[in-house]
Amino acid sequence: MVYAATATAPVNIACIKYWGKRDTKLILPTNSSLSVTLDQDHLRSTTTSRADESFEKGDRLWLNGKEEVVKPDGRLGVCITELRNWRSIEEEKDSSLPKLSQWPLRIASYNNFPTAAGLASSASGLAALVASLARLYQLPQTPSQLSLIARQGSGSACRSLFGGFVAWREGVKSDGSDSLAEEVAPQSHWPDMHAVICVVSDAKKGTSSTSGMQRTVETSTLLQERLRIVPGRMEAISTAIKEKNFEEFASITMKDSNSFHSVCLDTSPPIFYLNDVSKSIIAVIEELNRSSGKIIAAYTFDAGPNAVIYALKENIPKVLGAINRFFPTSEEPRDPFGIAAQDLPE
Ligand code: 2P0
Repeated sequence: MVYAATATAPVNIACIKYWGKRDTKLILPTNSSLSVTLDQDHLRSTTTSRADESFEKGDRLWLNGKEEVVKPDGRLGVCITELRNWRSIEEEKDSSLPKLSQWPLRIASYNNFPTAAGLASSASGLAALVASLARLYQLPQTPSQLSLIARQGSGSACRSLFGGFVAWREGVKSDGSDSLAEEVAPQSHWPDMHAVICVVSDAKKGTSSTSGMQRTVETSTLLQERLRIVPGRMEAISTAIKEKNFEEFASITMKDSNSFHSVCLDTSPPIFYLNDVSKSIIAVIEELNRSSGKIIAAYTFDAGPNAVIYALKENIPKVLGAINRFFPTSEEPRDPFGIAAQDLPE
């Protein structure tokens, strides 16, 4: 009998950004955040986990074919231990279950996009790891309960356990038991929402999110102002999503991206994630919205120069047209929905 399970998890792109921890060990954030999970067919991690009595002692993990060390008290080790503990509880309840919790693991994970280029690879990677182990161990926990574990692997990973529109509630408890992800609305609620990803650079980023955000917590006074504003934005964007109010959704998304990059600049030494191409994309989208007489597209940038542009399906041709006009490439940009720029009207 082979005990193995595979799971995939897509990338999520935050509209309200997570940036700062109040507890670095448990990964408890300084503010709640909200993201859109991209659909399974595009940017995703796929993880296969196998438990076998005959494996040599110790867990081993490969990321894109390269072995990573699993330290028992490191982030991966903590996730594996917690899920094993949940499995052993099930094994105690039902003695007929094979004792998978006692067997070594072999885990292989692949991303179908560049790792650590500001495209949230840790989020999908850790979420796929947690989902594959939960499946291997046949755990009864809900996705929100599993998000408590994924969060300890990488904060933003807790949001990738759900599709659609997802909130990560910061929680108030010091043990982190209420700092979890919840669905705000499924993807099917607003299927016309699309994301265009503009890969400005696929180089590994200069300042990691983990170290960058702690530097911000330690040195930025502007962060305190941001923390005052975010709760209202969480409420307002959740309402915009429920009411499918794109202009409101887009306006909050752009404001929060700019607020996040402002606190990065207010950090000592300052952190620059946007480059000149990123800033030009902001200008192009601002101009597209101005000339359209209403907001039809929203840019957002994570810890890197790549842009994600949210737009409703009907406006994707306009967005691709504008991007293509200002940033011509030999390869035609494609949106995840599959509309090619060459199909667009002039
Ligand atoms: C987000 N980012 O909400 C924000 C926006 C980057 C910019 O979550 O230390 O890789 O593993 O918890 O999750 C990146 O932070 O950091 C991130 P850790 P993570 O998507």
